[in-house]
Amino acid sequence: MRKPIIAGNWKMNKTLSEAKSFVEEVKNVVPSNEAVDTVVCSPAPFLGQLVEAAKGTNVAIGAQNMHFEENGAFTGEVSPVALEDLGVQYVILGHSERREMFNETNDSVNKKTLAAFKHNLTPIVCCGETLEEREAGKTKDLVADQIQKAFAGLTDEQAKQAVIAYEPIWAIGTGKSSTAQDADEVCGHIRKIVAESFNADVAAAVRIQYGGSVKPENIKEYLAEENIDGALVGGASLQPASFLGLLEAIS
Ligand code: G2H
Repeated sequence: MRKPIIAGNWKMNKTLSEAKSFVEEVKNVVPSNEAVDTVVCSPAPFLGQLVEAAKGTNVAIGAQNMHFEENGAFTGEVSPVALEDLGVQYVILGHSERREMFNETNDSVNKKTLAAFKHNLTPIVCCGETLEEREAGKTKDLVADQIQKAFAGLTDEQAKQAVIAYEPIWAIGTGKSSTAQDADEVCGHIRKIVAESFNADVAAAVRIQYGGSVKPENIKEYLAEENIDGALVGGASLQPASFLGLLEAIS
């Protein structure tokens, strides 16, 4: 009943020509939009050209971050207005790398989530715990807090449309992945929190991705779980063959 969503997060990788040839290679062979939402989140400088390259296909283009203000004296930042104007459809918000290295907070993620909806962008809101927090038994409380704060002020309809990405920080780019059962337990808890914050309909509709060392060889295990509706994928989204391998798990 919830459509799977597979999103590649290229992080700070690729040149424009590499990005364009990737999209050219995958755009006509990805599965239909009826089966899965396919998203490529590229570095900001390539977004406009990738939107053009992917036009009319089943590939949607996403950004990896944005500012919450519409314009102003924010040197180096990208506005939601500019992303909307380019035809970008998704934006990753609150990725742990931004929380850790670029002072992203629950408050800024909330402002960005609200701004995304104002500008017709679907936010992929990230949450997740460090190894230390996991070992201290804080995982569920921490992700609940991150999602409650990120979703504050959303309407029921917006909360249904939003995408959540649960990414245990210790599993990112490390080759260590959370077991599918452990990931599902946390995603189930996030769904419960969404039900408490909104209602059961919203919780049944909201899509929750797992992220952290997902690859073609393990994606099926995650997608088989009740509360996992897709994946946010870094390393394994960089090469067309591997990206298509992730999507093959759907069909
Ligand atoms: C987690 C993920 C993508 P990777 O950051 O968001 O990256 O799949 O390389 O662990």
